[in-house]
Amino acid sequence: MSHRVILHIDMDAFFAAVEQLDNPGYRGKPVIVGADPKGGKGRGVVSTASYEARKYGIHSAMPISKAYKLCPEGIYIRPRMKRYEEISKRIMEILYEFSPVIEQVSIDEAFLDCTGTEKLFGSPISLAKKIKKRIHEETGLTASIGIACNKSIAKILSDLSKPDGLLYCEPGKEREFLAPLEIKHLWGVGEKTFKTLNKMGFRKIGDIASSDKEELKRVFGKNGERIWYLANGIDNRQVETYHIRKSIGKETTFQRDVSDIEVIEKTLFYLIDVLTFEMSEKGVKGKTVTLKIRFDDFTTFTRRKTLIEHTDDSVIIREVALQKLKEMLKIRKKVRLIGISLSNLLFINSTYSSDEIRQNELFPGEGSKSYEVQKLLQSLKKQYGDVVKRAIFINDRKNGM
Ligand code: TTP
Ligand code: MG
Repeated sequence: MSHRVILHIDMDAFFAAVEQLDNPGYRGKPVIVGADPKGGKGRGVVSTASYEARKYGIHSAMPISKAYKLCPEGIYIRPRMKRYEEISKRIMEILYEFSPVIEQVSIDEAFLDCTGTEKLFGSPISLAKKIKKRIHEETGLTASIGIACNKSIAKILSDLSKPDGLLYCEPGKEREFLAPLEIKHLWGVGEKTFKTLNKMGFRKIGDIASSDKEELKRVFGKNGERIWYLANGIDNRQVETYHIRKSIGKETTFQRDVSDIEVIEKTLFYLIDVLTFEMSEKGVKGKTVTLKIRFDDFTTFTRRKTLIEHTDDSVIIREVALQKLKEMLKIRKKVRLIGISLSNLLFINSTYSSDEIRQNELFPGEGSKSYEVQKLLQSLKKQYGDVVKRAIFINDRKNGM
């Protein structure tokens, strides 16, 4: 029987580690990211604390005033979410290099299904080592990784391995591995459930594994049954990817066939601007750029190029598209339709829904975020007349465009 290879990757003391990365003077020191302690009178809580600060007993969600009491000499910093998000995106991109089956759980954490990647990256342990190395080289930060045949064990392992750790549970050893662990490690065991389980005499996960499933079900309902399965190392949940959409793009048909290279280029650039604007808004990047042209005789051609990295940068996409356009205009001169699309997509914190179908709004109201796009279109119209009829939002096409 072949087993899944599921990784759980979680960055160490994430916000605090980023602060230590950006401010070398903070390294090796207790750094507390969160509310302003105001000399011990501050309200609010700790977002996270560096491992140096954790030695003082400081942890996430602790009142900042309490943290200050425990460690007045600590370095207290307000969160810089933009910076953390930027690094988070980079980390997710790195993970995507190893498998497209990625589920981002929070800003610093993701599951990766790497089943079947052995030929590419070697054993699960050498794969995880490669990932840790790539993350460290690219960001200067450390991650902890758990590897198992299911999500819940992978998560427990990454937790236990912290900081800068790596743990692997060999297939078939799940029950054995879980048995001696405290029951609080199981998903679905919150404070209340923990107390009740304790009263029932359960201390270790092994106690639950060898208990009567029906009794747990009677006491806790469906959650009781789930806890029993998890305790026995059974968790069939899939790594939920957001890779539903295959490509996104824009295309437009000219009012009349156009052979003026300048008009074609400007239109293409305009489409790229509209597309990249939308991509950055939605948190989507693409790696393969496809240019589509329909000539006056209705023959249609596509040319594509796959980049080294995912992008939503209009400058990069323009360059590729222009190169392809020049190649294509050698075929015929008069263009009826032009389109640009990106496929090989990466979704990061994306708000796209799988079945979203929408026409592109070409004339959004002033004050909307697309105002700049609108201005661009107007200037195009002024220069070249009404050549740009409408751009169509291309939805979920399987073959690039
Ligand atoms: P975590 O991964 O839970 O914590 P961490 O990365 O700081 O430390 P660890 O090494 O134990 O993984 O959360 C990721 C970030 O989310 C964390 O750096 C700050 C933020 N966060 C909060 O703002 N409040 C919270 O209560 C928690 C738990 C996290
Ligand atoms: Mg973390």
